[in-house]
Amino acid sequence: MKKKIALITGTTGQDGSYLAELLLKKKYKVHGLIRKSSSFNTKRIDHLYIDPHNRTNFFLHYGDLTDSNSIYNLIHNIRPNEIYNLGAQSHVGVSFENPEYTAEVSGIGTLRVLEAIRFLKMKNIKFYQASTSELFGEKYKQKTFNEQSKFHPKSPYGAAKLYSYWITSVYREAYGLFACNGILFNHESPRRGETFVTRKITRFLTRKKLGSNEILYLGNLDAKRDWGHAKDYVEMQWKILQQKKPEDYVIASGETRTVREFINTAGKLLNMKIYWTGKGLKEVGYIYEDGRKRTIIKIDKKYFRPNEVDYLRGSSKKAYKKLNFKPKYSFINLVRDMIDEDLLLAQEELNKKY
Ligand code: NAP
Ligand code: G4F
Repeated sequence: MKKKIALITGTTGQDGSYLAELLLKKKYKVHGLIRKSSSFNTKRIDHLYIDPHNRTNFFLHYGDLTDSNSIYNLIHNIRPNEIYNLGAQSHVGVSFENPEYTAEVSGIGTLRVLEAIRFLKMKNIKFYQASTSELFGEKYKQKTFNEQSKFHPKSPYGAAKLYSYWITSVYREAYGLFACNGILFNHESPRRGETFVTRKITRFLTRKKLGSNEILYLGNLDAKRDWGHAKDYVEMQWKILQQKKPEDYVIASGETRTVREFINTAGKLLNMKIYWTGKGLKEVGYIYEDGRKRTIIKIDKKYFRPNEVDYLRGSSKKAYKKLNFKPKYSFINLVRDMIDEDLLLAQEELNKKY
C-alpha cells in the first residue's frame, strides 16, 4: 500500500515533535517545515532525523509561515494527504510585545496554507488547524467550554488564532475542503518550551532539589488552566483528520487548577513542601531547609499580562464520543513525567559543571 504523506508546520515544537513520532509509527512519510535559524532549533526531533541519503520517511524543508512561496512550493512538491498546521508564535505573553508578527504567523499564516491548497486545486488534502482554548477568554456563566461556547479572545495571540479558526471554517464551507479545528486546552510535557509556566516551574524545582540557589520569579498564580499531556493530545489531532466528516473538536482534561496548585503538586512529588505567605506582588513561596525558612519563589510584575484569561476548563464530550478520546495521563502523571525528565536534565547539567 502507498504510504500516506503528511506535512507538519511547527515540527520543531512540542506538539510537532510528538506528532511526527506518532505518524512515523503509523508508517506515514512525514515532511516538516522548519525555520532557518543561526543556531540549531531541531533538538526535539533530532532523534527522528536520518540523513536523507539513507532510507528515511522523515524529511525537513526550510520555509516560513510568513512566506507564501515556500508554503506553495512545498505543498506542490510533496503533495501531502494531510497537513497539520501547528506552526505559530504560540506564547501569549510575547504576543503583547510582538502583536503584528503574531498576527502574521498565527493568523495570516493559516490563510497562506489554505490558499495554497485552494490555488493548487488539491481538494483531497485534509487540513488540521491548531486552534486553542485562548479563544475562550471570558467565563460568562458557564463552568466549562465546549464547541458551542462563545469566543472572547483576550490577547493578540487569541485574536490571531480566532482569525485562523474562522478562516479554516470559511474554507471548509466555501470550497468544500476537509478542514478542521482542534480547539486544544493547555497541554504540557517534558518537551514544553521553558518559558511556559509549567516547564518554568518543573525546571526550577528540579534544579532546586539538586541544590541550586536560584529564586523563581513568576506572575499571576491565581490563573486557572485545564492541563493535559501533549502525547495524548497529538493523537487526537491525527484522529480528527481520520473522521468521515470535517468537524471541530474541543480537547481538554475537564479539570482546572491554579498555577499555585501546579507548583504545590510538583513540590510534593519532589518531597518539597512549599508554604505561601503575603498577597499580590508581595506573595512569596518558601520551604524549610535544615530547619531554616528559605524563600524560593517571588512575584515579578513583568510576568503579568496586560489582559488575562483567568479561567479555563474544557468539556470534551464530543471527542469522548466521536474520537474515543481516553487520555492516558492524569494530571499527577503529567507533572510526574515532567519532573522525572527534568531531574535527569538537572543532574546532567550538574555533571557538566563539575
Ligand atoms: P511550540 O512548541 O511553541 O511550537 C511552535 C512551532 O511553530 C515551532 O516549531 C516553531 O518553530 C514554529 N514557528 C514559529 N514561528 C514560525 C514561522 N514564522 N514559520 C514557521 N514555523 C514557525 O508550540 P506547541 O505547544 O507545540 O503548540 C503547537 C500549536 O498548537 C501552536 O500553533 C499553538 O499555538 C497551538 N496550541 C498549543 C497549545 C498548548 O497548550 N501547547 C494549546 C492550544 C493550541 P521554532 O522551533 O523555530 O521556534
Ligand atoms: O504557560 P502559559 O504561558 O500558557 P498560556 O498563556 O495558557 O498559553 C498556552 O496555552 C494556550 C492554550 O490555552 C495555547 F494556545 C498557547 O499557545 C500556550 O501554549 O501561562 C499559563 C498561565 C497564565 O495565566 C499566565 O499568566 O500562567 C500564568 N503565569 C504566571 N507566571 C505565567 C507566569 N506564565 C508564564 N509563561 N510565565 C510566568 O512566569
